[in-house]
Amino acid sequence: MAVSDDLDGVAGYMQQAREQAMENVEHVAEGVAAESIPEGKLFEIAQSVGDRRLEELNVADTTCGYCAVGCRFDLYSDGEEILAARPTAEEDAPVNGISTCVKGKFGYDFINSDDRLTTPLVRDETGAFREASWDEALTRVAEGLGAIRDEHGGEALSLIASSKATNEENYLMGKFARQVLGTNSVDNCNRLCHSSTVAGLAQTYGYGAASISTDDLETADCILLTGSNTTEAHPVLATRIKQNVRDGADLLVFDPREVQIAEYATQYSRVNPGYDAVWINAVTRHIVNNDLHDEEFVAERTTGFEEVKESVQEFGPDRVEEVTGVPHEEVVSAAETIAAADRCVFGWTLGLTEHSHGTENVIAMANLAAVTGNLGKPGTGVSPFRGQNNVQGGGGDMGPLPDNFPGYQDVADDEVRAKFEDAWDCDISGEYGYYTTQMFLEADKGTIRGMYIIGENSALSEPGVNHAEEVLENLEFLVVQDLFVTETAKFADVVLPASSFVEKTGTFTNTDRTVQMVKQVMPPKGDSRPDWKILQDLANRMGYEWDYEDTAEVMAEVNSLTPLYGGVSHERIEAEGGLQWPCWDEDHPGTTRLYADEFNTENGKANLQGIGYSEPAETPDEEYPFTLTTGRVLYQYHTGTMTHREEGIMQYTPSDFIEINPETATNYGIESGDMVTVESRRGAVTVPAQVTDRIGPDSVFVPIHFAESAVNRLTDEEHLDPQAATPEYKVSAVRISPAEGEPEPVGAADTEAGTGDD
Ligand SMILES: Nc1nc2c(c(=O)[nH]1)N[C@H]1C(S)=C(S)[C@@H](COP(=O)(O)OP(=O)(O)OC[C@H]3O[C@@H](n4cnc5c(=O)[nH]c(N)nc54)[C@H](O)[C@@H]3O)O[C@H]1N2
Ligand SMILES: Nc1nc2c(c(=O)[nH]1)N[C@H]1C(S)=C(S)[C@@H](COP(=O)(O)OP(=O)(O)OC[C@H]3O[C@@H](n4cnc5c(=O)[nH]c(N)nc54)[C@H](O)[C@@H]3O)O[C@H]1N2
Ligand code: SF4
Ligand SMILES: [Mo]
Repeated sequence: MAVSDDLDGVAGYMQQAREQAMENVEHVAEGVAAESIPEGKLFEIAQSVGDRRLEELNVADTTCGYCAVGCRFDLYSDGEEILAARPTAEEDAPVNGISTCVKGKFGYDFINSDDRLTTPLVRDETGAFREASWDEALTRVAEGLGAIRDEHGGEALSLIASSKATNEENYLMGKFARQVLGTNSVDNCNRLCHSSTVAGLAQTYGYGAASISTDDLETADCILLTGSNTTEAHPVLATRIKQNVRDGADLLVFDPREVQIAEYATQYSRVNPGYDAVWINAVTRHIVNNDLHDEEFVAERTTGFEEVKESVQEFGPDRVEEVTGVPHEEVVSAAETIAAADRCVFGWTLGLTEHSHGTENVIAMANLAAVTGNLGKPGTGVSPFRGQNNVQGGGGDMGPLPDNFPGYQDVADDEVRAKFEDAWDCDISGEYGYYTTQMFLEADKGTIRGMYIIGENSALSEPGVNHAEEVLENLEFLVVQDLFVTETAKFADVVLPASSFVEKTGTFTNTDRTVQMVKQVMPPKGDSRPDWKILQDLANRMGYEWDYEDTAEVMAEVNSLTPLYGGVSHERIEAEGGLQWPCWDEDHPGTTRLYADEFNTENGKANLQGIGYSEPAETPDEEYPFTLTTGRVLYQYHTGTMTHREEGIMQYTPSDFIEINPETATNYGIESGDMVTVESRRGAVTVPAQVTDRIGPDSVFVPIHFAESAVNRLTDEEHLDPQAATPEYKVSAVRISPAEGEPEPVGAADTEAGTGDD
C-alpha cells in the first residue's frame, strides 16, 4: 500500500509500546495505557501519518471483544492487520473514556495468527481433517444435524451459543435452535458464570442484571466487593473504583485471596471459599438488629422484611467466624460502614456465583442492598460485573436460553410462545430445554445425540472435562464454529471458520446494559464468515427462508419481538451513542439506573426472601485436605485461544500455576517454581508453585488458562446450582504433592505486580 512506510511508523510504535509494556511488569492493565502509551502520544503518531494517508486507512469506532466492561476505542487497520487502538470521542466511550487495558490496546495478534481457521474442515475417510468448500461443509452439517432431527426429534440436538458473538448473531442462534433444529436446548457460557446472579436478582427485583450505571462506581461513598478480582478481570472498572477510593469512598473487600484491589480497601476480610451467604446474612443481621436499616425504603418498596429479619438470626458471631473465618468485629465494621454510607454499591463476580448454591449467595446480597435502601438512586445499586464481552446481551437478553426467548420472555408462557411461533413460523415446545452442563450429562444417557457449538471451548471450560471430552468424542454429530481448531473442535465432524469482532458489524451489550456498536474494520480473514451469515446459509439449506441483508435488519426483528430492546436500533445507537435497556420504543431514552421508581415485579416491590446457606458439594477431608478455587489472571483470557497467540503475553504468563500459602509450602517442602501435582477425586494436573500469602493456608488457587494443565480435570460437573445450574468451579477438595520435573518460571502474579497502579 502507498502508505506502508508511515504505516510501519504506526505499527512500529505499537510494537515498541508492546515490548515496553511486556518488559515493565509494573506497567500493566490501566498502568500500560496511562504510562506506556500516553494518549497524546498515540494521537501524535496517528497525526504524523498525515491526514491524507489516514484517510487511506480503515478506522472504526468499535467496542472491545474481550470482557464485558465494554470499552470503546477507534481501531485502525490497513485492511490486513490491526495497527492501533486509539481513544475514540470521549462522549462515545461512556465506560472507559480514554483508558483501556492491555487486552483492548494490544490483544490483536490472534486475528492474523498462522493457525487462524480460514477454510471449513471436514473429516476424510481416515478420520483426519481436510479442507473443504463452504458448500461441501454446510451440506454435511445440514445432513448431519438434519438426520438426527428427523430420526430422533429436535430434542436430541443442542446448541451452545457464543457470548463472544454479537447480539444479532445470538438472536439468530436462538432462532436457529428453535425454528430449524426444533430444540429448546440452547444455552451459552452465562450458565458457567453469572446465571445464579440472573436467577437471584430476577426473583427478588425483577431484572437479572446490574441495576447501576458504571458512573455510580464513582459516586458511591461505599463499595462492597466480593468474589471479584477486579484489577485483573475488569481492569477499567477497577481504575474507576480506585479513583473513588482516593476521593474518600470506603471499599470493603471480602475474598479468600488478598487480590490486588484489597490493597486499596478500607477493610479486607479473608473468607473461606463456599460460605458467602453466611457472612452476608451476618452483616444484614447486625444492621437489622441495631435498627440501622432504611425503614422508609423497606416499608414502601419491599416485601418480606420480617422473614429476612427472622432468617438472619441464626448467623450469630461465633458461628460466622467458625464457618467463614471472618471475625465478628469485621462483620460489625462492614455493617456499620454500609449503614453509615448515603450511597452504597454492591459489586460481585464469580466468587459469589460459581457455586452449587450461588443463587442463595446472590439472594442474601439482594436482601442486604434492599434493607439498606441502596437501590434506584445515584451512587447505589447492585453490580454483578459480567464476564464475556457480550454475555449480558448475547448470553441473556437475546434469549439463546433453554427457558427464555429474547428479553427474558418465558418459553412456558403460552401467549409468549404463540408470538414467537407466529413470527418464526414454526412449532415450539413449552418444555424447557437443557442447560449447558446438563447437555453433557444428558448426552451420556443418549438424550442428546448431536451438538452445534459456536464460539465456546467446552473441552476446557466445562467442569469435569475428562467427562466432557468423552461426551464430545461419542456424539453422533458435532459441529464447531470458531476462529481456531480449538480443543473442542478437535472432536468435531465439521469445523466452520467464523470471523472475529473486528471483521463484522453488529452490537454488544456491556455489563451496565449499554448496547454499543461493533464495527467491521477488516475484511473476514481468509474464507471465514461472520456467524450470522453462516447461520443464514444453514437455515436456508435446512428448509427455511432467511433473507437478512445485514445485522441492522436482524436488530429490527429483535426490536419487534423484544420489549426491552423495542427502541434499540443501529440507527439510534449511531446517532445517540450506546443505549441502556430497558428502552421500550424509539422515543424512549433508555434506562440509566434500574428501579428508580419501582421494581420489575408484579407488585412493583423488591420481594425479599429469608435465605439460609448450603454447604459446598465437596468439603475438604483427610484424603483431600485443601479447598481448590480457580480463576483468571490479567494477561490471559479463558482457554487462551486469543491470548496465547500474543508473544508478549506468553513471555509474561507462560503457564498456569498454583498459589500456595507459605505455611503450607513449608509443610510440604515446596518452593516457588517447584512442580506440584494437584489431585481431586476426578483427575490431576501438574503446575509450578507460586508461594504467596495472597491465599490462606487451607486453600489453593489455580488459573484456568492452559490446556496442558486444564484445571477443569479437577472440578465437578455433577453438583449444579438447583435454580441456575451453575457449576461449582470455586470449590473442589484437592490434595497436593511435590512432582518430578525441573522448576519452571511461574506466571504473572508471582511478581506481585498484579495490575499496577495508574
Ligand atoms: N484477564 C481476564 N479478564 C477477564 C476474563 C479472563 O479470562 N481474563 N474473563 C471474563 C469473564 S467471562 C468473567 S466471568 C470475569 C470473571 O471475573 P472474576 O470473577 O473477578 O474472575 P475470577 O478470577 O474467576 O475471580 C473470582 C474471584 O473470586 C474469589 N473467590 C474464589 N472463591 C470464592 C468464594 O467462595 N467466595 C468469594 N467471596 N470469593 C471467592 C477469587 O479469589 C477471585 O478474586 O472476568 C472477565 N474478565
Ligand atoms: N475452573 C473454571 N472453569 C471455568 C471458569 C472458572 O472460573 N473456573 N469460568 C467459566 C466462565 S465464567 C466462562 S465465561 C467460561 C469461558 O469459557 P469459553 O467461553 O469456552 O472460553 P473462551 O476461551 O473465551 O472461548 C470462546 C471461544 O470463542 C471463539 N471466538 C471468539 N470470537 C468469536 C466469534 O466472533 N465467533 C465465533 N464463532 N467464535 C469466536 C474463541 O476463539 C474461543 O474458542 O469458562 C468457564 N469455566
Ligand atoms: S477492560 Fe475489558 S473491555 Fe476494557 S479494554 Fe480491557 S478487556 Fe477490553
Ligand atoms: Mo464468564
